[in-house]
Amino acid sequence: MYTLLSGLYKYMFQKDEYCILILGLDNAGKTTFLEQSKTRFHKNYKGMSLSKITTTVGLNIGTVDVGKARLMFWDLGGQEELQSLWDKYYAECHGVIYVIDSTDEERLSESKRAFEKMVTSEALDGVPILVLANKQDVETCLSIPDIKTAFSDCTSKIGRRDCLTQACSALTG
Ligand code: G3D
Repeated sequence: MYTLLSGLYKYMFQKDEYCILILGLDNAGKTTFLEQSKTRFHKNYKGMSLSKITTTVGLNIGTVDVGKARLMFWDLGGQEELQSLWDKYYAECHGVIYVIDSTDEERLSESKRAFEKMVTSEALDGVPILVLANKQDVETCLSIPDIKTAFSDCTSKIGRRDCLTQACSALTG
């Protein structure tokens, strides 16, 4: 009887867990995005002030429940020397959020190279990708078409997986 009831309880209330990696160069706004998401999806979450967030060195983790899904976010440091650690997390991952700083034209090609390396990794084959063109609150930022043009070499490497590019401002939500 206990087994039956606990099975029923699990069936009704247990959430499916998904691991989502948040990748992108340092300063792209990954941690700000994670904190903004936690603030929006957790009723009582009182995180750090978004304007006090500094660049990720290492790893930030956050969990957000959306309906019957529990999303576990892993925000990895984006500095060049930390990018070599990204692939250690690929095997566990169900989706990638790739954050681009739309105000940093100078580092756009660096971001494209990191994206290209990530997208061609065998361990991520078929894993859906959400590309966030962040910092769209800044008037002089690059638009989505500008960013798509800069990343156009990568299109064929994305393959048939789901991939969506979305403008956003992690800071303002
Ligand atoms: P990272 O985790 O990718 O390294 P952070 O990036 O989240 O630490 O953000 C880096 C800087 O970008 C922070 O500013 C942060 O406030 C800013 N930022 C993040 N998202 C946005 C956004 O949507 N719009 C604007 N205008 N700024 C954003 P500082 O000044 O602390 O370095």
